[in-house]
Amino acid sequence: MLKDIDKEVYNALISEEEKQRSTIGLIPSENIVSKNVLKLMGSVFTNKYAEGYPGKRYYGGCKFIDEIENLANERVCSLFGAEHSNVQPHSGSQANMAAYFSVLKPGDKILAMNILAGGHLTHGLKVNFSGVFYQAVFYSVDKETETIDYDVVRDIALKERPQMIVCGASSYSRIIDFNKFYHIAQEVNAYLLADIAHIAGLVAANLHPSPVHLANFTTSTTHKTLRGPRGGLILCKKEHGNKLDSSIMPGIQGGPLMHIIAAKAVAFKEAMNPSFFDYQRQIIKNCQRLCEEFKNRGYRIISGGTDNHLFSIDLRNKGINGNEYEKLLEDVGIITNKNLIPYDPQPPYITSGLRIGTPLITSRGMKEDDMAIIAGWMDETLKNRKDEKILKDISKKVRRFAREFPIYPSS
Ligand code: DSN
Repeated sequence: MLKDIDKEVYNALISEEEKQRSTIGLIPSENIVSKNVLKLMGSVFTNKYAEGYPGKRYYGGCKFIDEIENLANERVCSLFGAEHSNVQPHSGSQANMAAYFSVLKPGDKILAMNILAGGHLTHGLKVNFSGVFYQAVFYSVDKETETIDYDVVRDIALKERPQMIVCGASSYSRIIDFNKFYHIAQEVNAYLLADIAHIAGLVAANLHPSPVHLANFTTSTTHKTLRGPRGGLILCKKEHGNKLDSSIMPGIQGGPLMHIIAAKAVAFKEAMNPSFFDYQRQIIKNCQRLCEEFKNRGYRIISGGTDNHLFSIDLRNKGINGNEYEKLLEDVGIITNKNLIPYDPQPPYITSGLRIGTPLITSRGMKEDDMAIIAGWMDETLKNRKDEKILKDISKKVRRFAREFPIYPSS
């Protein structure tokens, strides 16, 4: 028993389980996987080395491993309508790296959304491999509307002539017009990479337009709205398939994590079930309601609202920064994350914003009316931040409420 042979790890595990049960998780990139996905991540598939691809492995004994990887590929291609897939990326970062490596040379130029406006580390940040290997130029969001101005993106693309345009974001609450990105990329003869890590579940459920038939590469993580295990995937046009596969292995990875790939296969199957559409639709309904509840309480929402699973609040008129509010909320059992808002005067570790999302609480079964309760507690926490007694009372209510929505109901 783990409890008897490793008390430290056991205690941390039990504490984490208890924390997840008794808190309200609003980090938009987090979710609660199904029991089957969880089980496969801890399965005997982890014991197997399988460098290579189905039918072409560098190890014996891969019969069942091949079955699993073929299944995962078939399912993800059918889920997203893709011509080719690779399910081996250990993460979204490695998915992006492999996609870049398959068609770009060091020194080539990429045009992507600035991380300061909601982009991602691997979209050309100076201290990330993508900013070291490539010349990165950026588009932002419009200062007034706080949404992407596609005419400005086009102007930058025409001026900079990048080899690749990257679209997709980590903190953007509006529909992304992949069609417009496609036409801009065509006009300047650039490859198009769509990183749908955040919105993959919405795309799979047809609740957000898909870039898969337009972009040369579509990359994603598997653990956000898609509700699979922690990992990555790449979809691409058939013509890029061989290069992409060798960019992953031997390019940047060795043995695939077969226990994770098995869990991905199950998650893709779950995403094909009609109930997955209902789940994704509920994520959006919850998010829009939560957003409205904040608006009604005088909070300024970036871009004025949300079309997807997340939104960001500008806290500047509330006399608190993102870092302080994140900590304050954590103390009462509400887990969020501070986030830069567009043109933020604060540095990334402080921030003027808070990023909020509903995939996790929707997996736990919370509905629109619960959003009003949660927003109420979050607002009360801010208003009474100096009053220990009130904060304690909110914390009790939050924890009691959270337990009403078990993570794994039957356990
Ligand atoms: N770290 C992820 C997020 O929280 O959005 C992006 O990869």
